Amino acid sequence: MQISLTETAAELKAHERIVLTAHVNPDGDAIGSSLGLMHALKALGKEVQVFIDDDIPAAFSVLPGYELIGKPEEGQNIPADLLVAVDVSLDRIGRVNEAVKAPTLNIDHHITNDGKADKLYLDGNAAATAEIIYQLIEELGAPCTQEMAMCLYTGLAMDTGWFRFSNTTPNTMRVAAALLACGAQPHVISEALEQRPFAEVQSLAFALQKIELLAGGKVAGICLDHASLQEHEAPEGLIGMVRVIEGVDIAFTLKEKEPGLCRVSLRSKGVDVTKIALQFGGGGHVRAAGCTIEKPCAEARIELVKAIMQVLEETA
Ligand SMILES: [Mn+2]
Repeated sequence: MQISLTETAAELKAHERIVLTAHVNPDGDAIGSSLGLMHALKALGKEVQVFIDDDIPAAFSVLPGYELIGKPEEGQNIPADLLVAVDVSLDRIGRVNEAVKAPTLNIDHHITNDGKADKLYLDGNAAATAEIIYQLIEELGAPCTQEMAMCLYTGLAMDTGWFRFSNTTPNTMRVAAALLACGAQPHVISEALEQRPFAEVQSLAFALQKIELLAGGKVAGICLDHASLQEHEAPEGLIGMVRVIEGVDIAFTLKEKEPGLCRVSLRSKGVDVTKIALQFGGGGHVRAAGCTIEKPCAEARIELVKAIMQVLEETA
């Protein structure tokens, strides 16, 4: 059932033991929104825990509360009165689903949200879930602290490509300004998150040599099979390097994380790439989407390229 922001705040106020979670393969918005909301709810006297079923990249240790994020263990039972999933539908929270037996509240900005949570607040116009969380925190009447502001600013900045993507709205900037006023430090966050280990910069050079141009230059992508990923770890932000190629409308990366399991990222400058991601059970936004294909790299590539070409033809 879809509810309003005011009802979402009331739902949080009505519960005492709250578990927050976000998607596997968490990004800045998933982590920042969870931690930002955690700080606000703690300030209101709630008992709050954050569980994410994945490893959290060390770069995010710049976010206050990073060390409090737990990873559920097999068969673990986490007691709670309410499970809150942010920036995701319930189908992508991994083991947290089984570990927490409680009513579910979902707060999201993905237009592809499956609406299966008991209660859902969805705002597809918000650039980031962090933008919604800021408004929710105002609604809750929780104090805007520096800790919270650092977390939410990170979510907002990363989901908008540091305020460069088309999802950046006047409201995004107003929220960002309010977060700066609360003590968020953009330079501290960007320096921490842009830092790369030497090996990763080398792996970027390796990966970039594998770019292929398709459809007369309208599509570009990089496929990294499991063997290459054993030699060179997949660098963060690789898709961004593909996206900037002149004339490219659809950019993709395909990484065979485990033999026979490929994670796909898609970006576009106009075409609705959710149409591609949804074909493989994924989701996302018009210009940024992702999915997983359970096939070896070469086969997954053929299926993905076929789907991209179809959507490109339909759009033309
Ligand atoms: Mn997001």
